[in-house]
Amino acid sequence: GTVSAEEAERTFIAIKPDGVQRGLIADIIARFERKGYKLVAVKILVPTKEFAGKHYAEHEGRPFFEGLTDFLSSGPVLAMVWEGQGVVTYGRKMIGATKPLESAPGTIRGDFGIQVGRNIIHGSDSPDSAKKEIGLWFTPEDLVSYGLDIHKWVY
Ligand code: RTP
Ligand code: MG
Repeated sequence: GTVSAEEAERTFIAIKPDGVQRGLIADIIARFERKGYKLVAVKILVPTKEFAGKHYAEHEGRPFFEGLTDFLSSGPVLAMVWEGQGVVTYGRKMIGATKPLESAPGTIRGDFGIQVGRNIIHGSDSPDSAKKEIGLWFTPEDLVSYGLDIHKWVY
């Protein structure tokens, strides 16, 4: 029941413009929620292209960078921080492989996507990326600290 250091692990998850436009917000949130993870920050916004470039800075110079940052800034993005044990790694498992046709059925990209440039959702790929991305998209005051009644049944 008590929140340990591991339980406070956090990741940054963003539903990309295709996921928002296709009405997948509720389904995606439900998956993380039912797994036992806790939503500690959320907002919807249309990122600028410059901001999209900051988010995907590691890919600057790659052939898909322009298209990727154009796409991320093309419409509303649902930005979230999820918390719980193993949420960085397991969140990526729930999301599935980068290319939706290589993502397993049952994953978000596997269930909903076809094309790599329209792969619905982003998730931090390591605790370090998570820290960086949470800091880019949110201020510390945006993160809400609270307990969940389900936690004594999950942990
Ligand atoms: P993400 O960062 O969005 O969670 O995706 P990821 O870790 O699975 O994949 P990553 O290698 O970080 O690539 C970031 C995004 O760039 C687009 N991409 N396009 N055309 C291509 O070959 C290609 N490769 C990557 C995808 O939208 C990918 O999610
Ligand atoms: Mg990535």
